[in-house]
Amino acid sequence: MKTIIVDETTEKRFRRRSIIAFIIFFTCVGAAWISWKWLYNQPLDNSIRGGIQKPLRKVLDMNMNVYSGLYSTQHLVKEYPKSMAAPKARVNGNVGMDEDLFDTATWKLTVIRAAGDTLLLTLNDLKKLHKIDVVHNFKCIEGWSQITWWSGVRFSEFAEKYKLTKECQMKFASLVTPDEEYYVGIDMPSMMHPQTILCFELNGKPLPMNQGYPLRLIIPVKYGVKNIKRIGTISFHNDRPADYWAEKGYDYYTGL
Ligand SMILES: Nc1nc2c(c(=O)[nH]1)N[C@H]1C(S)=C(S)[C@@H](COP(=O)(O)O)O[C@H]1N2
Ligand SMILES: [Mo]
Repeated sequence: MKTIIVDETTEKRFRRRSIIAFIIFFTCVGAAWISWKWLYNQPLDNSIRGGIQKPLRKVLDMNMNVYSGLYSTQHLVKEYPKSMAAPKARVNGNVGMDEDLFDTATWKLTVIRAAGDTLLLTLNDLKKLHKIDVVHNFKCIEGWSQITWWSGVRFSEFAEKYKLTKECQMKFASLVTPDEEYYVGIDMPSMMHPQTILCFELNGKPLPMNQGYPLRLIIPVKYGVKNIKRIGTISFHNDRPADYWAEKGYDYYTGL
């Protein structure tokens, strides 16, 4: 008799717990669904062309503030001996890299100055500046990384040589491919970092076409996405310039 009573209460308890578990489960699913609906219907953030819902951008910008607060131009990204660099650097991303539409013979780097006038520079102009090597672990947000050896001129030194003082007091630089298909916006402290280079060599040889010939950005404090290949135009802004991947919902800052 006693055992039957115990069995009954156990079964009752089990049933009660199951019901509670189901209620909790469906409440969670419902809450998740409502939250998602809410998020989905939030107005888009217009600070970036294309853009994502405001709350999402807010979280990304909060991350940016934390990271940029920790950022210091004194902090150097780790470098490696050249012997550790991949002899064949991986190729990734071909937006704005159409070779048929690009004339290597007439390419010039266009720098739009604050006053609105433009500087037109050849690769030889850039090569007159002090060349440095950067051998670092190049990181792509897709999850791969590779030690690579790049050479070029420090952006900060380039800016000094061409007297871009006013320009570099602005908050952002915009870099765009000649066909305007790929474009990045970069905060000025990262542009002025001593390892950020206007790069024209990979493994001691001219950049291959698919890796940004004649000139690309190598910016070790950022993920691969910001390392724009084949720079056409550089300009300077106080508002965030257009950024290819930020428009697709990625973090604007993408700092390392
Ligand atoms: N013009 C241009 N630059 C670009 C890209 C691109 O698609 N087009 N992809 C970016 C991404 S996502 C990465 S990881 C690196 C890859 O550089 P690599 O091809 O030299 O490895 O270039 C960046 N720069
Ligand atoms: Mo990437």
